[in-house]
Amino acid sequence: MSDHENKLNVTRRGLLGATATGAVLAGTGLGSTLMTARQASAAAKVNLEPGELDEYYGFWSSGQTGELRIMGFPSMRELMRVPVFNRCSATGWGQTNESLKILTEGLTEETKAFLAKQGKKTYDNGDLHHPHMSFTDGTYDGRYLFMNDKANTRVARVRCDVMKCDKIIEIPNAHDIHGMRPQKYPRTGYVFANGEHEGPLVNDGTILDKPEEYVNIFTAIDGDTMEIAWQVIVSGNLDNTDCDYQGNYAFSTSYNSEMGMNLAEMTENELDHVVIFNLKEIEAGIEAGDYQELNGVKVIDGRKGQNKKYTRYVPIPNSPHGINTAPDGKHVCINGKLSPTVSIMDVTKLDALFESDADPRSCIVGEPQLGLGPLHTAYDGQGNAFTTLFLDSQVVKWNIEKAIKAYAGEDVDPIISKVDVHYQPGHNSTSMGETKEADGKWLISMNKFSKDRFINTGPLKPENEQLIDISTDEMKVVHDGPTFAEPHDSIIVRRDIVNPVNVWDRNDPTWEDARKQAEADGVDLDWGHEEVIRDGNKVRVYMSSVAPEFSMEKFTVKQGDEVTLYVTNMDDVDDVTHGITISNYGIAMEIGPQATASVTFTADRPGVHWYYCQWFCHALHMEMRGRMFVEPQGA
Ligand code: CUK
Ligand code: CUA
Repeated sequence: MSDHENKLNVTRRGLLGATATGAVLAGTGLGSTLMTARQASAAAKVNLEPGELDEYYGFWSSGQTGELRIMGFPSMRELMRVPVFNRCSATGWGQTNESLKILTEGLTEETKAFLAKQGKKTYDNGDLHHPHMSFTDGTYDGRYLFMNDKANTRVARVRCDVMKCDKIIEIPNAHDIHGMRPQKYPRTGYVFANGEHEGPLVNDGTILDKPEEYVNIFTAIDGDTMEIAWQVIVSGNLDNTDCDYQGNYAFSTSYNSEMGMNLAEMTENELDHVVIFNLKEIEAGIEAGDYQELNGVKVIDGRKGQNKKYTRYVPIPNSPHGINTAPDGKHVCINGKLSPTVSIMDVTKLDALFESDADPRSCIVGEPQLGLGPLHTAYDGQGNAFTTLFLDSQVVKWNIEKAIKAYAGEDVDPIISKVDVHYQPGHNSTSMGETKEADGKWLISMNKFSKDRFINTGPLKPENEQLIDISTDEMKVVHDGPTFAEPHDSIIVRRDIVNPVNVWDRNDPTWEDARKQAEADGVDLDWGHEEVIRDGNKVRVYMSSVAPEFSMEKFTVKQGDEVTLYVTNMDDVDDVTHGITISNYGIAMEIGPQATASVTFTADRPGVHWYYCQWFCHALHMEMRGRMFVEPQGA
């Protein structure tokens, strides 16, 4: 058992007395109730017949795998993997010139220099926790997906028209981006990103073991340009973040208000906090020049005691984790993690915090005790909330209004029901649940452990994502979905909102550099081209592909040449993707219909090397191959 689990278990014992209600309810075994007819029909919808289409897209993170995954929902069929922070063998992501441009252009000069010394152009790993779609007027608009990289302090964007990553930026000054959300209103707009881990503001080695000089940084990114709009220095660390439906405030949880450097110190206080960011005041502060410029970014000081109107700190029990704005546009749930409570914040009371010296807790209008280890909350759009209980291995359904009444002294129980999940849930998501169009049909519980739920895969087990029908008060688990490391978070989006194309546009900006180079070389990329252009020891090879042939059956280069290979897929048929793999050169890339892709390598290995199409495209796909001749040096 890790120290972390140990600590949580100790805490659980300590809390048991305080959560008698939760403990009693936990034992009622609601999960074993017989399936109702309504639920039987829901289950039938899950098991789609061959050829039937899903009602929703699921966009799944993959944690330390570093990619985005696209699911059919509710069937839970994995449809696609979109490489983002990882290196992908199938698509050539991290190897093609087009992907390397995206992976490198947003890095700081300092990072590029550091990586060059490691013999790398970019990082090979990432830790993708939070995928969220761009919003317009409080609901998803189908333009972009944004996601964070906790491992290497980056934020990425995926275009929803082609479902490929088009931008990755490193966030300067911050350390290790965790919580991340797009602005909901009027549109995205800003993408808010939390630096989770503490460090010196200028992290050049001058300050090392002096935690009293460490800070954390909140960042607002312009989601259209993917440039940093501004940053705010805060007190305490930053974990998860969300924002309101009015476009006025963003808010982040802090589990380490102590600024502790070890477990005991980080969990010392009974109360940590949520930081409220006043967007209008911050914009005005930037306008008025009340910032310092650091690594090209305007940084505002929003620490406690600054007495300015940029931030407020609302005390919250105890090491709060997830923060989720309800579709009612008014309430925000802050999940207590080490406290059995969820704190309900009313955004209509936030103006008062900034206008007067009101008690910061005056925006808290409810604090129901729900069970042990509340981590994240999702919504059905009908006034109910669904909170994961990590330690209890349950999801609890509860009513927001009743919780507010109970807090005001009325004798009402906000808890509606609990369901056992298997095991230890982190995030949960409801269909359209983080938008004002939450539809109350489905809940996914993303569980960290699967233990005995599947046949054994050895010491490393899959996680388990459970599909729960929430159309009635009694929640019913209707499907187990094993999954590889480690989907933290997901969104479930109505399929009419997402409309990707089938074939690339020849003028897509993705291969703009290839287009320019071809023009300079007098090659028409839009026509079946086959050219070898020599430029000193640089050789550019242009070929096209139409199933089942490459336009060149062979080409010749010299040992030591720096070869750039451009391949255009001239097929304009749905689903006819080609690829090119060069044997024993470690080269492989995907070329979608009407796309151009390129890769650069040094032809250091003389001899005959076959290149072949690795994407099954035709009855004669095996024959879709050709030879690269590499003449030995001095020949
Ligand atoms: S965090 Cu993983 S369970 Cu990164 Cu959203 Cu809460
Ligand atoms: Cu082209 Cu296989």
